Amino acid sequence: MTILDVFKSRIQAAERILITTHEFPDADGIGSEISLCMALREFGKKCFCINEEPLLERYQYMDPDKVVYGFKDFQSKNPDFKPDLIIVVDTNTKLRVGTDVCRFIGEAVPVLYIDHHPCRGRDLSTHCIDVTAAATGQLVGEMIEYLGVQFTKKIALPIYTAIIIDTSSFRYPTVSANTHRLVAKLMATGINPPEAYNGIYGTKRVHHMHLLSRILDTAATNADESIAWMLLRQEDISKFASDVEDTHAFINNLLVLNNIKVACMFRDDGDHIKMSLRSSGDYDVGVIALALGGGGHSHSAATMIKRLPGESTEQVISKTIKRVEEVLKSLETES
Ligand SMILES: [Mn+2]
Repeated sequence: MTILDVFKSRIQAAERILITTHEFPDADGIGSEISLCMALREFGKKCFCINEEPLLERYQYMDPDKVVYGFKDFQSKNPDFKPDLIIVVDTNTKLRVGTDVCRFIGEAVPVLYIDHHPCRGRDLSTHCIDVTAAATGQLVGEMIEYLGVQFTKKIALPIYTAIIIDTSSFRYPTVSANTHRLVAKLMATGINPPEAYNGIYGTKRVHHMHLLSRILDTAATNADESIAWMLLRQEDISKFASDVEDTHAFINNLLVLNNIKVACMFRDDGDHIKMSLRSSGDYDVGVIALALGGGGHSHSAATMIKRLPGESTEQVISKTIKRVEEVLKSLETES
């Protein structure tokens, strides 16, 4: 019995299905839940997406049927809805779905995860967790096909967008022939690539450019230029009134550097410095993030670094880059 068989039989046995994703969801979490929800409705199920917060306005074009609710809004409109199956997408722990949704999930209802993040201790014969998948959207797309639900443009666009986002437009090593085979089927519904791309990326205002210029200005490298980094200062985020979510792609600018192996972006959050990592392809930044107390994929990972009393942001960065150099060196001697 494959994992797709397991999911199909669990879905067939359920009547009322709740889908959710992680807090502060990205387009993979959102796109995956919306497509899956529309497909499960086609499959004859009563199904809703309930997130900790309402869907941000800039994602609403992906949800023409308005299947996504913020927790409070959903509860006031559907006080009696009791799911008999919960599907969590793009994370594999209840802890990341948010406090309200987590409490709502409770203990009595079975929970299934569809995800592509590394995880420990989950039974892979029950949950659909595949770290080799380019996006959760890819796994959801394969599942929709397996359920025998026809892709329509409406169902296809959110997962197409999920795959664009999680592969930074098809540039990561997780992009496979299967990714492209699925994308071909999604495109056959009439998706227009420039329209889909601009829907998710082409929404910025000019202040976004000003913030980008500030952060590009901070770019620096170590001596052999194998590690490059940038710093996003809190005062710049607030000055240019940007959503933190809008800054996620900034780090990709470093990947065009000639000798780059690891790109890092630091975000000054006060007590903590958030550090994002991207790999140019040959080195596993998930391992580096793990060594620094975080985690993630081989091509994209993150961690939080606690600032010690009296430590400046520059000191935190230089100390952390030294650590990245050490881990990188140990990875190189291993391979
Ligand atoms: Mn994802």
